[in-house]
Amino acid sequence: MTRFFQDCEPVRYRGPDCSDSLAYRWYDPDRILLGRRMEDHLRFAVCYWHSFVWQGNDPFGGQTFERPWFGDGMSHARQKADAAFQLFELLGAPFFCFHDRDIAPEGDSLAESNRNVREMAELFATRMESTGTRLLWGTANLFSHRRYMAGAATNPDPDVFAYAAAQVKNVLEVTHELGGANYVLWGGREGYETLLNTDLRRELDQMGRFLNLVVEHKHKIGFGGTILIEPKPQEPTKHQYDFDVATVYAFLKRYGLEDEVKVNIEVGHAVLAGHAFEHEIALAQALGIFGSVDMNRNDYQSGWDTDQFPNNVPEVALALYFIVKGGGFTSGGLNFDTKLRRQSLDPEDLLHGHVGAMDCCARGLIAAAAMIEDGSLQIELDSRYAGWGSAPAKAMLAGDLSLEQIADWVEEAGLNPQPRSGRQEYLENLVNRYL
Ligand code: XLS
Ligand code: NI
Ligand code: NI
Repeated sequence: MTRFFQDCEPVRYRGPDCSDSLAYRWYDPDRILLGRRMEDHLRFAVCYWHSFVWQGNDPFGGQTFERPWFGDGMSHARQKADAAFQLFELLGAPFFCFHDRDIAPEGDSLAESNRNVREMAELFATRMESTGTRLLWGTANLFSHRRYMAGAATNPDPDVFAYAAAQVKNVLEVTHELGGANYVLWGGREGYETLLNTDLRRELDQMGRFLNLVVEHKHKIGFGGTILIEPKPQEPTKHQYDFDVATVYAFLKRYGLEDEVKVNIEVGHAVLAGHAFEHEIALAQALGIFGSVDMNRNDYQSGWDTDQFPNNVPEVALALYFIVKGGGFTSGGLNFDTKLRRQSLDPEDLLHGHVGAMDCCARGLIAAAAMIEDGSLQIELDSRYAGWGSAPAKAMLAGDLSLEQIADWVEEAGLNPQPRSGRQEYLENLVNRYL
């Protein structure tokens, strides 16, 4: 079989002074930072869909990429798998992620589609064994086919709900069999365009039931991975139900799933929701639902989910600072839900995109580890809240003081709070010292 990535050599760590454009300058998998190997901190994953399925189309133009596996047959699917595993190996990426429809063609019936997915999963199992690549997460595509145009779990037609449930059952089981670390649900069409044709309350209940079914089945089959929801505020629907981390948390609470389901936070989705990426990370950690990340950035001007490779070290460093400070990844990892720009036609472009992204994250991690090791930022933060260490403050927070007692305390102690500087400029300058 001819190799898609002809003449490409495995990408290796060669250090910051290396002039080869397809070498790692910073990503050194075995380097230990804060007692953990770099590879284990970052847990990089390559996504199947944008890299091997997307054809380069945009709203004004069609396919720009030419790939030998573009086509609907199982032989195309096998050829695509071959190229995908070549890329994972060349990069030394420890993980990959897929949707069922990325890896195998849709059949004439759901049974046939599911069989196609299983057949490809068997091939994956062999390839995973020989290359050592692992599965970060699997997911079902419940948004591309026209049957899902009005939603999957939130569809007004119960037959669609059932069809989607059957599809998820298959991919969840396949993910389990492949030893997947997580299972993701991105609610692509779970939202609405107009309230005039939408019963919002009913749709939320449908979505709550659907997710409970997934969790029940996870336990039934003994899947030890984490179920993740990927929040996104709009696109494709005007009002997506999983708007952001806070909205997802409220949903999980309402349907009794806050201890079962965590979030997969995507940089570009955070930006679309009007948040900083690190805000979403810190909030998920604070709520106990931080799971995994999709590390693809958006263009700040376009207002669209542009899925670009990360290339901004200061931004990535700050995100990794919060991820690692909060305990780092457990089952989660750092997935590149990234696509090339549509003029980047060559196989080598896929390598450049991933190599640069992995190096950017590695460099960010080195800075983040230095921030944590040095501890100056933490010292500043601790000192800002130090007052809460006093006995009355502790009692107040623990619920041991009533409003009356607090009022008495203010009077007796003659409290007269004096504002203190937030020192933002000092802190921002401090961060820059590590970059
Ligand atoms: C789309 C999402 C999607 C999920 C997986 O915007 O990012 O790619 O990651 O379904
Ligand atoms: Ni996205
Ligand atoms: Ni994503």
